[in-house]
Amino acid sequence: MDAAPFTPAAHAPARHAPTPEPRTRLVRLLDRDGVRSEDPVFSPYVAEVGAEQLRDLYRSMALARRFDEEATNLQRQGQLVLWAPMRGQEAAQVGSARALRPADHIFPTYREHAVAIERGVDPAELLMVFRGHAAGGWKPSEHGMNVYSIVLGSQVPHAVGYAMGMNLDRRAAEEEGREVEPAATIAYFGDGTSTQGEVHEGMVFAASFDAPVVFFVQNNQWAISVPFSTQSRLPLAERAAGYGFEGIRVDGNDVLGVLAVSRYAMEQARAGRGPVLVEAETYRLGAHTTADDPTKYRRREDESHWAELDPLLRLETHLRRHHGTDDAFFDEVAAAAQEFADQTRAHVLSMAPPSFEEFFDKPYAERHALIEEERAWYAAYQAGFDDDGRDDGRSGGDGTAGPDRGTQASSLTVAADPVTGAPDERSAGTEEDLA
Ligand SMILES: Cc1ncc(C[n+]2csc(CCOP(=O)(O)OP(=O)(O)O)c2C)c(N)n1
Repeated sequence: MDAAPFTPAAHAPARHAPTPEPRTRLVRLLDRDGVRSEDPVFSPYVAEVGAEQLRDLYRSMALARRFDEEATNLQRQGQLVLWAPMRGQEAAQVGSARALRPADHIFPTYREHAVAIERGVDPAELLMVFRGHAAGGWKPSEHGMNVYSIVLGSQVPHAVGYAMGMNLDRRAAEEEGREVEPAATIAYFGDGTSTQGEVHEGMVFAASFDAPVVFFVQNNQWAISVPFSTQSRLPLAERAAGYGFEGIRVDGNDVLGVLAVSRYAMEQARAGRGPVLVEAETYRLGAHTTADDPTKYRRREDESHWAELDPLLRLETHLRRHHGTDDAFFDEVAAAAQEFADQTRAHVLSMAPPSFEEFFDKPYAERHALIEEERAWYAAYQAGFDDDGRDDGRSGGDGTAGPDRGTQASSLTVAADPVTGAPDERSAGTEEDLA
């Protein structure tokens, strides 16, 4: 059956009663003109943050932005398969990541590039994933950060389960008279993802078991082409009340506000006072991914409005007006960001394709019988070709050799032509093999 033709009416937002005014106040410590204000609850959490730390926050945001730009360029030049830009979300990411301690554990989406860099993930290693290297990624235990999650919402139950595990560990330690460093998890997700069933289930569990988890939503206003107004009638922070825990709305383009709110939320969670939902109101300035064209669904005026609220501009204004920070600092940061981008680019371009054997080393932390069997089969298969790549009859390609006929079908993909992707007839199994 033919797909239904695209009609704007069919994709128009649902009609409903006017959206009620938010009841939850918006926390903001640095306004759009770069003026710092006091908040009785949250300012104490950033009381020690002066000029030096603010410059450091600026530097991290600027480096992350330049990195993001370079990754976008690399994708446009065909060096990456895809890229999910995070331009505009630097304050939400750097501010929240700076509130974390090494023992805390992060469960990200696919857009938390600044968080990953803050957490010490090698930027080139991060890009390896987007270059299509199946062996790419990092060790979650080394960075206190899971690998990226593309299945929307899947990371939320993971974060809640991990946090419940932290509770059990703490209880066991207490019974044994041992001290355990208080820690919590943080689950990042977007406004669109907040509509996934797993997120709801995760929140119910977290509330029921007082799991030390912070739900950190970057509301960047769009779920690909679906606007926030279609996804929720209320600010997401207000949903927390329905689960029975605290929800906080923060200006996600104000790095100081995000830092303060995140420190508060993590402190609550680590202290065993249960979960907290933080909604950082921000905007994705770029495309959803490099495969998307936001001019098809976004209005220019909205983009210009949010461009004026750029988190880097706001902090720059504050530093220039209130801390006497001059061009010399911003030039130096721009040069460092350029060097960072150049190094990342050079590293990506010099990446050798991974050896096929590497794939066998990645899936399990410890050796596993099935993987070892497949490794042996693959080694025997490879040994079946002569130096010119011709099948000398021992590869198992005719379905008669190889250690295990049961795994023969995999040769169809293993031996696909590396350029065209077409199955290589020399190694194609018989129909019997596939049955
Ligand atoms: C379970 C699932 N359904 C659908 C998709 C396709 N998809 C990828 S990103 C996206 C929108 C996500 O929007 P949001 O959660 O707001 O995050 P953002 O990309 O804006 O950061 C969708 C529908 C997916 N990856 N996983």
